[in-house]
Amino acid sequence: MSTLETQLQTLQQDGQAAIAATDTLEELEQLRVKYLGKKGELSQILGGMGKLDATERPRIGALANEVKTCLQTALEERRTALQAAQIQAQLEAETLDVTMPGVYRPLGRTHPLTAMTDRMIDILVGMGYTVADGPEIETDYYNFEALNTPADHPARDMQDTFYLPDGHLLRTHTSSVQIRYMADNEPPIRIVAPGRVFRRDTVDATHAATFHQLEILAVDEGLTFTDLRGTLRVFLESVFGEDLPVRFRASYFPFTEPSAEVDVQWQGQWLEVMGCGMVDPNVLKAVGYDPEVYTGFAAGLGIERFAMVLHQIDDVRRFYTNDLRFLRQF
Ligand code: 2NM
Repeated sequence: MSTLETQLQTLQQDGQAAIAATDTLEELEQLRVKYLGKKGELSQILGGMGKLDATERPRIGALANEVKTCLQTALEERRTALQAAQIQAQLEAETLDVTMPGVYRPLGRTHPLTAMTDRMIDILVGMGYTVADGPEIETDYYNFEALNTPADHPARDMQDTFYLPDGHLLRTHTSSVQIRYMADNEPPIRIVAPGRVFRRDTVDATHAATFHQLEILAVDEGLTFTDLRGTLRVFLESVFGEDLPVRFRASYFPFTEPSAEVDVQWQGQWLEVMGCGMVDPNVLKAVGYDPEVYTGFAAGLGIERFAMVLHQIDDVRRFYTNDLRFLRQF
């Protein structure tokens, strides 16, 4: 056997063994370069063919081709096997165990007072009202003066209202929002003012220093107490249900004349749920409306009280302590 023939056979055997022993695609590529590359071992052996006898050349050439094909096939098979192994390893690494317990994601929900407010707003928006809002820190003018509340009225007392050192106060009702709205807009108007209000009450099961109110106001030509009664009946039946017994009792507020308190019969009892009345002409004058042309009606309610009645909650403080066992019920 010629030396070249031996070298080719050795190259084939070593190459096949090395390729079979490789376990990464990078190593495999290095072997391809080492054996079959331009300056690889096969090329080097073939470089010696020039010295061969012309009769030997075809046989050695054929053998060299055989070795080359053999190594190429070995490389290709190994590459396919390694790629398959790599994909298999990746699949195994990414396997999801669907029997593992899930990850708990805490999910928030709407606070019962927000839900109550939204429901009331939806009803009133359906009746043509627009939501209005305004500042919680107010001046004496918007909270009292423009609302026909005299300087000696008990509501203005330090005992009942939170005053700031600079003379501002925390609004005691959302009527201040309605005054601002009227001062900026001409009739006809239909607005609903929901929001937080503040009163210096001693906190107990039915009183909170800060609670939520919703006030309704309509001003137009020719509005009467009958329009007020019809509006409140539709509103209250939407909240409590059809065929609700509703009664009006004469009352007093500085900003309305006449004024009334509204009771509904609910689970066998008369409950006071709202205050209302025809907007006092002095209030209309204060915002620049002519009381000879326009009349208005207004009503106000406590959102906490509605939520307590409808959900049978016995202590207003439950709404503010954020006990999740309470909040999760809604
Ligand atoms: C109530 C009861 C009666 C009221 C009055 C006004 C305004 F701004 F037009 F004068 N807004 N809300 C009103 C009237 C509120 O709450 C118990």
